[in-house]
Amino acid sequence: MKRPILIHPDPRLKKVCDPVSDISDDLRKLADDMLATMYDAPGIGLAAPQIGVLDRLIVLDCAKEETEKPRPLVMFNPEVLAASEETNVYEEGCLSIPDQYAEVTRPKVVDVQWIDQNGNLQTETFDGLWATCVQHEIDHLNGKLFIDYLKPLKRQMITRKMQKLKRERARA
Ligand code: K2U
Ligand code: ZN
Repeated sequence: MKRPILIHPDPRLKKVCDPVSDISDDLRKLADDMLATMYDAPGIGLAAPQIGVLDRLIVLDCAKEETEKPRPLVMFNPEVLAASEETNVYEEGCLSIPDQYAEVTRPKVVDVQWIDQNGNLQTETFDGLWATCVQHEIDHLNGKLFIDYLKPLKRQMITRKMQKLKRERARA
């Protein structure tokens, strides 16, 4: 079922998450809840710390609904094995930093290895939006947000807007 998404600033979003040791039914259920939460947002990725779980688990589905069929991916302990020199710039957002967007430069192509929900080791090369998204999600597992790539003044502006949003939500 859908889980509440933590909003920046929140100390749990800055933590380095713990590797998953065994793929339990509870973790598989958590992954399903994360996919439901992601699709509902809507988003194309979600990391466990965004719903307050400090484990190394991310979900993503960057398939463009109009042209491709959905391709939900569940990744335990995802790692970037290699990244291209060539970079891409994408205007990123984040479900934990609603309605704020900024350009982030990242490697264009990445080789990612992970354990899937059946406990099998997977390795795949991602490019385009999939590459941007999987790097954005793995950053979350290391306590890094897309605003950490911005100049300090811009980052502070966004953080202040989120603090105001959280005050307003608390009053509602
Ligand atoms: O981690 C998250 O907060 C989910 C992001 C992932 C993402 C951000 C920037 C670029 C690619 C992926 C959300 O999906 S933000 C919503 C969104 C939707 C479509 C395209 C880009 C961002
Ligand atoms: Zn995010």
